[in-house]
Amino acid sequence: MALLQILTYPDPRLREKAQPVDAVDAQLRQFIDDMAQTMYAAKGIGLAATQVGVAKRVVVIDLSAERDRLQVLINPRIVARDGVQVCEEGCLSVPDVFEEVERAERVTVSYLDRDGQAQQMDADGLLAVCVQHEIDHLDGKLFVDYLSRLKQDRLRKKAGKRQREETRV
Ligand code: GNR
Ligand code: NI
Repeated sequence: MALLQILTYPDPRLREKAQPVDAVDAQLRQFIDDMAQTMYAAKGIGLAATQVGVAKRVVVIDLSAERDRLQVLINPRIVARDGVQVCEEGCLSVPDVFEEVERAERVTVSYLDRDGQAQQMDADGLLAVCVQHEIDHLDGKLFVDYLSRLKQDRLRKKAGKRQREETRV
Protein backbone atom coordinates (compact mmCIF):
# COMPACT_ATOMS: atom_id res chain seq x y z
CA MET A 1 0.00 0.00 0.00
CA ALA A 2 1.03 3.57 -0.48
CA LEU A 3 0.10 6.93 0.92
CA LEU A 4 -1.05 9.34 -1.78
CA GLN A 5 -0.59 13.09 -1.77
CA ILE A 6 -3.78 15.07 -1.18
CA LEU A 7 -4.07 18.13 -3.43
CA THR A 8 -5.09 21.40 -1.81
CA TYR A 9 -7.14 24.39 -2.94
CA PRO A 10 -6.61 26.13 -5.33
CA ASP A 11 -4.86 23.30 -7.24
CA PRO A 12 -6.47 23.30 -10.74
CA ARG A 13 -6.64 19.48 -10.78
CA LEU A 14 -9.37 19.73 -8.12
CA ARG A 15 -11.51 21.35 -10.86
CA GLU A 16 -11.27 18.46 -13.33
CA LYS A 17 -14.31 16.31 -14.03
CA ALA A 18 -13.52 12.66 -13.29
CA GLN A 19 -14.24 9.95 -15.88
CA PRO A 20 -16.33 6.81 -15.18
CA VAL A 21 -14.42 3.63 -14.33
CA ASP A 22 -14.86 1.02 -17.06
CA ALA A 23 -13.25 -2.00 -15.38
CA VAL A 24 -13.11 -2.90 -11.70
CA ASP A 25 -9.86 -4.87 -11.81
CA ALA A 26 -6.91 -5.68 -9.53
CA GLN A 27 -5.16 -2.44 -10.45
CA LEU A 28 -8.20 -0.39 -9.46
CA ARG A 29 -8.54 -2.33 -6.18
CA GLN A 30 -4.90 -1.54 -5.40
CA PHE A 31 -5.63 2.15 -5.96
CA ILE A 32 -8.73 1.91 -3.72
CA ASP A 33 -6.57 0.40 -0.94
CA ASP A 34 -4.15 3.31 -1.31
CA MET A 35 -7.05 5.79 -1.16
CA ALA A 36 -8.39 4.15 2.01
CA GLN A 37 -4.96 4.22 3.66
CA THR A 38 -4.60 7.89 2.68
CA MET A 39 -8.06 8.77 4.07
CA TYR A 40 -7.34 7.00 7.39
CA ALA A 41 -3.90 8.62 7.73
CA ALA A 42 -5.44 12.05 7.13
CA LYS A 43 -8.30 11.30 9.58
CA GLY A 44 -10.95 12.08 7.00
CA ILE A 45 -14.41 10.52 6.78
CA GLY A 46 -14.25 10.42 2.98
CA LEU A 47 -11.91 10.84 0.04
CA ALA A 48 -12.51 11.22 -3.71
CA ALA A 49 -9.94 10.14 -6.33
CA THR A 50 -9.92 13.73 -7.65
CA GLN A 51 -8.28 14.80 -4.38
CA VAL A 52 -5.24 12.62 -5.09
CA GLY A 53 -4.94 13.76 -8.71
CA VAL A 54 -6.66 10.77 -10.33
CA ALA A 55 -9.58 11.76 -12.57
CA LYS A 56 -11.62 8.56 -12.04
CA ARG A 57 -15.03 8.27 -10.40
CA VAL A 58 -13.96 6.51 -7.20
CA VAL A 59 -14.87 7.45 -3.61
CA VAL A 60 -14.04 5.92 -0.22
CA ILE A 61 -16.02 6.72 2.94
CA ASP A 62 -15.77 5.55 6.57
CA LEU A 63 -17.96 7.23 9.18
CA SER A 64 -17.31 4.64 11.91
CA ALA A 65 -15.51 5.62 15.13
CA GLU A 66 -13.47 2.41 14.94
CA ARG A 67 -12.42 3.17 11.34
CA ASP A 68 -13.35 -0.34 10.27
CA ARG A 69 -16.41 0.22 8.03
CA LEU A 70 -14.94 1.16 4.67
CA GLN A 71 -17.47 1.98 1.96
CA VAL A 72 -16.27 2.01 -1.65
CA LEU A 73 -18.38 3.81 -4.26
CA ILE A 74 -17.36 3.45 -7.91
CA ASN A 75 -19.25 5.54 -10.50
CA PRO A 76 -21.63 6.83 -7.79
CA ARG A 77 -24.79 8.56 -8.99
CA ILE A 78 -27.52 10.20 -6.94
CA VAL A 79 -30.80 8.82 -8.25
CA ALA A 80 -33.14 10.40 -5.68
CA ARG A 81 -32.89 13.17 -3.11
CA ASP A 82 -35.20 14.91 -0.69
CA GLY A 83 -35.31 17.24 2.25
CA VAL A 84 -32.76 19.85 3.34
CA GLN A 85 -30.09 19.80 6.05
CA VAL A 86 -27.34 22.19 7.06
CA CYS A 87 -24.02 20.74 8.21
CA GLU A 88 -20.69 22.32 9.09
CA GLU A 89 -18.32 20.90 6.49
CA GLY A 90 -14.59 20.63 6.21
CA CYS A 91 -12.40 19.20 3.44
CA LEU A 92 -8.96 17.62 3.38
CA SER A 93 -8.29 19.68 0.25
CA VAL A 94 -9.26 22.96 1.97
CA PRO A 95 -7.35 22.78 5.26
CA ASP A 96 -8.55 24.71 8.32
CA VAL A 97 -11.81 25.91 6.79
CA PHE A 98 -15.14 24.84 8.33
CA GLU A 99 -18.39 26.36 7.10
CA GLU A 100 -22.06 25.49 7.03
CA VAL A 101 -23.42 24.10 3.76
CA GLU A 102 -27.01 23.25 2.81
CA ARG A 103 -27.53 19.84 1.20
CA ALA A 104 -30.25 17.26 0.65
CA GLU A 105 -31.24 15.46 3.87
CA ARG A 106 -31.65 12.07 2.16
CA VAL A 107 -30.17 10.64 -1.01
CA THR A 108 -30.37 7.35 -2.86
CA VAL A 109 -27.08 6.47 -4.57
CA SER A 110 -26.42 3.84 -7.20
CA TYR A 111 -22.81 2.70 -7.59
CA LEU A 112 -20.49 -0.27 -8.17
CA ASP A 113 -18.85 -1.87 -5.14
CA ARG A 114 -15.21 -3.01 -5.06
CA ASP A 115 -16.24 -6.29 -6.69
CA GLY A 116 -17.81 -4.40 -9.58
CA GLN A 117 -21.33 -5.33 -8.46
CA ALA A 118 -24.11 -2.78 -8.96
CA GLN A 119 -25.49 -1.55 -5.62
CA GLN A 120 -27.96 1.00 -4.34
CA MET A 121 -27.91 2.70 -0.94
CA ASP A 122 -30.15 5.07 0.99
CA ALA A 123 -28.23 7.61 3.04
CA ASP A 124 -29.29 10.32 5.47
CA GLY A 125 -27.62 12.63 7.97
CA LEU A 126 -23.82 12.84 7.82
CA LEU A 127 -23.52 9.94 5.36
CA ALA A 128 -25.78 11.81 2.94
CA VAL A 129 -23.65 14.96 3.38
CA CYS A 130 -20.45 13.01 2.79
CA VAL A 131 -21.78 11.26 -0.35
CA GLN A 132 -22.83 14.62 -1.83
CA HIS A 133 -19.50 16.24 -0.86
CA GLU A 134 -17.52 13.41 -2.50
CA ILE A 135 -19.59 13.29 -5.70
CA ASP A 136 -19.07 17.06 -5.96
CA HIS A 137 -15.30 16.41 -5.91
CA LEU A 138 -15.72 14.02 -8.86
CA ASP A 139 -17.42 16.87 -10.73
CA GLY A 140 -14.66 19.35 -9.88
CA LYS A 141 -16.71 21.09 -7.22
CA LEU A 142 -15.64 22.07 -3.68
CA PHE A 143 -17.80 22.89 -0.65
CA VAL A 144 -16.42 26.43 -0.64
CA ASP A 145 -18.21 27.00 -3.97
CA TYR A 146 -21.46 27.20 -1.96
CA LEU A 147 -20.18 30.04 0.26
CA SER A 148 -20.83 33.73 -0.23
CA ARG A 149 -18.71 35.70 -2.68
CA LEU A 150 -17.13 37.53 0.28
CA LYS A 151 -16.09 34.31 2.05
CA GLN A 152 -14.70 32.89 -1.20
CA ASP A 153 -12.65 36.04 -1.78
CA ARG A 154 -11.17 35.71 1.73
CA LEU A 155 -10.34 32.04 1.10
CA ARG A 156 -8.61 32.84 -2.18
CA LYS A 157 -6.44 35.44 -0.44
CA LYS A 158 -5.67 33.06 2.42
CA ALA A 159 -4.74 30.25 0.00
CA GLY A 160 -2.51 32.60 -2.00
CA LYS A 161 -0.73 33.68 1.17
CA ARG A 162 -0.32 30.07 2.27
CA GLN A 163 1.15 29.15 -1.12
CA ARG A 164 3.62 32.04 -1.05
CA GLU A 165 4.72 30.98 2.43
CA GLU A 166 5.17 27.37 1.35
CA THR A 167 7.24 28.22 -1.72
CA ARG A 168 9.49 30.70 0.08
CA VAL A 169 13.07 29.48 0.55
O1 GNR B 1 -13.13 14.45 6.67
C1 GNR B 1 -14.07 15.10 6.18
N1 GNR B 1 -15.04 15.55 7.02
C2 GNR B 1 -16.23 16.11 6.57
C3 GNR B 1 -17.03 16.78 7.51
C4 GNR B 1 -18.22 17.34 7.13
C5 GNR B 1 -18.63 17.25 5.82
C6 GNR B 1 -17.86 16.60 4.87
C7 GNR B 1 -16.66 16.04 5.25
S1 GNR B 1 -15.69 15.19 4.08
C8 GNR B 1 -14.10 15.42 4.74
C9 GNR B 1 -13.06 14.62 3.96
C10 GNR B 1 -12.98 15.15 2.55
O2 GNR B 1 -12.47 16.21 2.26
N2 GNR B 1 -13.56 14.45 1.62
O3 GNR B 1 -13.58 14.90 0.36
NI1 NI C 1 -13.47 17.06 0.49
